[in-house]
Amino acid sequence: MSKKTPITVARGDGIGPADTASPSHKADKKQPAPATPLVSVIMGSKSDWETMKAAADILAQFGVAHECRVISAHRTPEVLTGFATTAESRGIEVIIAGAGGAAHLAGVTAAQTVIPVLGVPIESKALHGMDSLLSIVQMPGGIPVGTLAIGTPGAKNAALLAIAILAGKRTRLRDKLKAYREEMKRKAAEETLS
Ligand code: RP5
Repeated sequence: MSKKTPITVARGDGIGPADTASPSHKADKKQPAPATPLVSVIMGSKSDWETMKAAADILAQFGVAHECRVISAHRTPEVLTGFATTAESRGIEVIIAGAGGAAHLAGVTAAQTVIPVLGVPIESKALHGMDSLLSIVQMPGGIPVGTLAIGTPGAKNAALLAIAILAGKRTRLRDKLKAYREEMKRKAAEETLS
Protein backbone atom coordinates (compact mmCIF):
# COMPACT_ATOMS: atom_id res chain seq x y z
CA MET A 1 0.00 0.00 0.00
CA SER A 2 1.45 3.37 -0.98
CA LYS A 3 2.39 5.71 1.83
CA LYS A 4 0.89 8.50 -0.26
CA THR A 5 -2.61 7.07 0.05
CA PRO A 6 -3.34 7.20 3.77
CA ILE A 7 -6.19 5.00 4.92
CA THR A 8 -8.24 5.31 8.03
CA VAL A 9 -10.38 2.34 8.92
CA ALA A 10 -13.25 2.53 11.39
CA ARG A 11 -14.68 -0.70 12.73
CA GLY A 12 -18.43 -1.02 12.91
CA ASP A 13 -20.49 -2.18 15.84
CA GLY A 14 -21.52 -5.51 14.37
CA ILE A 15 -23.25 -4.30 11.21
CA GLY A 16 -21.87 -7.01 9.01
CA PRO A 17 -23.02 -9.44 6.36
CA ALA A 18 -26.54 -9.15 5.01
CA ASP A 19 -29.25 -10.90 7.02
CA THR A 20 -29.87 -13.22 4.13
CA ALA A 21 -26.23 -14.30 3.79
CA SER A 22 -26.71 -17.22 6.12
CA PRO A 23 -28.70 -17.81 9.31
CA SER A 24 -25.50 -17.86 11.34
CA HIS A 25 -24.62 -14.41 10.03
CA LYS A 26 -27.87 -12.67 10.90
CA ALA A 27 -27.00 -9.05 11.56
CA ASP A 28 -29.50 -9.00 14.40
CA LYS A 29 -27.36 -11.42 16.37
CA LYS A 30 -24.70 -9.90 18.57
CA GLN A 31 -21.55 -10.18 16.54
CA PRO A 32 -17.99 -8.95 16.85
CA ALA A 33 -17.34 -5.82 14.82
CA PRO A 34 -16.39 -6.79 11.29
CA ALA A 35 -12.76 -6.06 10.49
CA THR A 36 -13.50 -5.47 6.84
CA PRO A 37 -15.12 -2.20 5.83
CA LEU A 38 -18.46 -2.26 4.02
CA VAL A 39 -18.20 1.32 2.76
CA SER A 40 -15.19 2.98 1.23
CA VAL A 41 -15.02 6.78 1.37
CA ILE A 42 -12.50 8.02 -1.16
CA MET A 43 -11.55 11.56 -2.08
CA GLY A 44 -9.30 13.20 -4.64
CA SER A 45 -7.25 15.22 -2.18
CA LYS A 46 -6.63 15.64 1.51
CA SER A 47 -8.21 19.07 1.04
CA ASP A 48 -11.54 17.26 0.49
CA TRP A 49 -11.44 15.69 3.96
CA GLU A 50 -12.99 18.72 5.64
CA THR A 51 -16.13 17.98 3.60
CA MET A 52 -15.90 14.19 3.45
CA LYS A 53 -15.47 13.69 7.17
CA ALA A 54 -19.22 14.41 7.39
CA ALA A 55 -19.76 11.10 5.58
CA ALA A 56 -17.35 9.27 7.89
CA ASP A 57 -19.07 10.77 10.94
CA ILE A 58 -22.48 9.48 9.86
CA LEU A 59 -21.12 6.02 9.08
CA ALA A 60 -19.46 5.93 12.50
CA GLN A 61 -22.70 7.10 14.15
CA PHE A 62 -24.53 4.15 12.56
CA GLY A 63 -21.76 1.72 13.45
CA VAL A 64 -20.93 0.89 9.85
CA ALA A 65 -17.35 -0.27 9.31
CA HIS A 66 -15.74 1.94 6.71
CA GLU A 67 -12.43 3.14 5.37
CA CYS A 68 -11.40 6.62 4.26
CA ARG A 69 -8.68 7.09 1.66
CA VAL A 70 -7.18 9.76 -0.56
CA ILE A 71 -7.04 8.46 -4.13
CA SER A 72 -6.77 10.76 -7.11
CA ALA A 73 -8.03 9.85 -10.57
CA HIS A 74 -5.38 12.04 -12.18
CA ARG A 75 -2.52 12.05 -9.65
CA THR A 76 -2.61 8.35 -8.78
CA PRO A 77 -4.61 6.67 -11.57
CA GLU A 78 -2.92 3.28 -11.05
CA VAL A 79 -3.83 3.32 -7.36
CA LEU A 80 -7.43 4.07 -8.31
CA THR A 81 -7.54 1.14 -10.72
CA GLY A 82 -6.11 -1.16 -8.07
CA PHE A 83 -8.66 0.09 -5.56
CA ALA A 84 -11.68 -0.14 -7.87
CA THR A 85 -10.86 -3.55 -9.29
CA THR A 86 -10.30 -5.14 -5.87
CA ALA A 87 -13.06 -3.41 -3.89
CA GLU A 88 -15.63 -6.14 -4.58
CA SER A 89 -13.32 -8.96 -3.46
CA ARG A 90 -12.50 -6.98 -0.30
CA GLY A 91 -16.18 -6.92 0.65
CA ILE A 92 -16.87 -3.26 -0.09
CA GLU A 93 -20.58 -2.80 -0.88
CA VAL A 94 -20.82 0.97 -1.46
CA ILE A 95 -18.21 3.51 -2.54
CA ILE A 96 -18.55 7.20 -1.72
CA ALA A 97 -16.30 9.39 -3.86
CA GLY A 98 -15.76 13.08 -3.18
CA ALA A 99 -13.92 15.27 -5.66
CA GLY A 100 -13.75 18.86 -6.79
CA GLY A 101 -13.09 20.77 -10.00
CA ALA A 102 -12.88 18.49 -13.02
CA ALA A 103 -14.21 15.83 -10.71
CA HIS A 104 -13.73 12.55 -12.53
CA LEU A 105 -12.99 10.36 -9.48
CA ALA A 106 -16.50 8.96 -9.07
CA GLY A 107 -16.98 8.26 -12.78
CA VAL A 108 -13.60 6.62 -13.28
CA THR A 109 -14.21 4.50 -10.20
CA ALA A 110 -17.69 3.48 -11.37
CA ALA A 111 -16.23 2.52 -14.74
CA GLN A 112 -14.10 -0.14 -13.06
CA THR A 113 -16.54 -1.77 -10.64
CA VAL A 114 -20.22 -2.64 -10.40
CA ILE A 115 -20.34 -1.59 -6.75
CA PRO A 116 -22.70 1.42 -6.40
CA VAL A 117 -20.71 4.67 -6.46
CA LEU A 118 -22.10 7.80 -4.80
CA GLY A 119 -20.45 11.05 -5.87
CA VAL A 120 -20.03 14.10 -3.65
CA PRO A 121 -19.21 17.34 -5.48
CA ILE A 122 -16.70 19.30 -3.39
CA GLU A 123 -17.37 23.04 -3.19
CA SER A 124 -14.50 24.38 -5.30
CA LYS A 125 -13.20 27.93 -4.87
CA ALA A 126 -13.37 28.99 -8.51
CA LEU A 127 -16.92 27.91 -9.34
CA HIS A 128 -18.39 27.15 -5.92
CA GLY A 129 -18.79 23.48 -6.74
CA MET A 130 -20.81 23.87 -9.94
CA ASP A 131 -17.85 22.44 -11.86
CA SER A 132 -17.67 19.48 -9.47
CA LEU A 133 -21.43 18.93 -9.59
CA LEU A 134 -21.68 18.93 -13.37
CA SER A 135 -18.59 16.74 -13.74
CA ILE A 136 -20.05 14.11 -11.44
CA VAL A 137 -23.73 14.27 -12.38
CA GLN A 138 -23.34 14.28 -16.15
CA MET A 139 -22.22 10.68 -16.61
CA PRO A 140 -23.05 9.35 -20.06
CA GLY A 141 -25.69 6.59 -19.99
CA GLY A 142 -24.28 3.18 -19.09
CA ILE A 143 -22.04 3.91 -16.10
CA PRO A 144 -24.13 5.43 -13.31
CA VAL A 145 -22.91 7.59 -10.45
CA GLY A 146 -25.44 8.57 -7.82
CA THR A 147 -24.79 12.27 -7.33
CA LEU A 148 -25.47 14.09 -4.09
CA ALA A 149 -25.57 17.79 -3.20
CA ILE A 150 -22.52 20.06 -3.26
CA GLY A 151 -20.40 20.06 -0.11
CA THR A 152 -21.10 18.87 3.41
CA PRO A 153 -24.85 18.18 2.95
CA GLY A 154 -23.92 15.94 0.02
CA ALA A 155 -21.29 14.09 2.06
CA LYS A 156 -23.77 13.55 4.88
CA ASN A 157 -26.49 12.35 2.50
CA ALA A 158 -24.06 10.09 0.64
CA ALA A 159 -23.45 8.26 3.90
CA LEU A 160 -27.17 8.08 4.66
CA LEU A 161 -27.85 6.75 1.17
CA ALA A 162 -25.06 4.20 1.56
CA ILE A 163 -26.68 3.14 4.84
CA ALA A 164 -30.08 2.87 3.12
CA ILE A 165 -28.50 0.62 0.47
CA LEU A 166 -26.88 -1.59 3.12
CA ALA A 167 -30.06 -1.56 5.21
CA GLY A 168 -32.00 -3.31 2.45
CA LYS A 169 -30.62 -6.63 3.70
CA ARG A 170 -29.75 -5.70 7.30
CA THR A 171 -32.71 -5.30 9.61
CA ARG A 172 -30.77 -3.82 12.54
CA LEU A 173 -29.34 -1.11 10.33
CA ARG A 174 -32.80 -0.44 8.86
CA ASP A 175 -34.16 0.00 12.38
CA LYS A 176 -31.36 2.46 13.17
CA LEU A 177 -32.18 4.44 10.03
CA LYS A 178 -35.86 4.57 10.97
CA ALA A 179 -34.95 5.71 14.47
CA TYR A 180 -32.71 8.43 13.00
CA ARG A 181 -35.61 9.72 10.89
CA GLU A 182 -37.95 9.61 13.87
CA GLU A 183 -35.51 11.64 15.93
CA MET A 184 -35.23 14.19 13.13
CA LYS A 185 -39.01 14.38 12.94
CA ARG A 186 -39.28 14.80 16.71
CA LYS A 187 -36.72 17.63 16.73
CA ALA A 188 -38.41 19.43 13.81
CA ALA A 189 -41.81 19.18 15.50
CA GLU A 190 -40.38 20.69 18.67
CA GLU A 191 -38.74 23.70 16.97
CA THR A 192 -39.72 27.06 18.40
CA LEU A 193 -38.96 30.51 17.01
CA SER A 194 -38.57 32.32 20.30
C1 RP5 B 1 -9.47 17.37 -6.97
O1 RP5 B 1 -8.87 18.59 -7.04
C2 RP5 B 1 -9.69 17.10 -5.53
O2 RP5 B 1 -10.82 16.31 -5.35
C3 RP5 B 1 -9.84 18.45 -4.90
O3 RP5 B 1 -11.19 18.79 -4.64
C4 RP5 B 1 -9.30 19.40 -5.98
C5 RP5 B 1 -8.16 20.25 -5.48
O4 RP5 B 1 -7.16 19.42 -4.95
P1 RP5 B 1 -5.94 20.05 -4.16
O5 RP5 B 1 -5.23 20.96 -5.12
O6 RP5 B 1 -6.50 20.80 -2.98
O7 RP5 B 1 -5.10 18.88 -3.73
O8 RP5 B 1 -8.67 16.38 -7.52
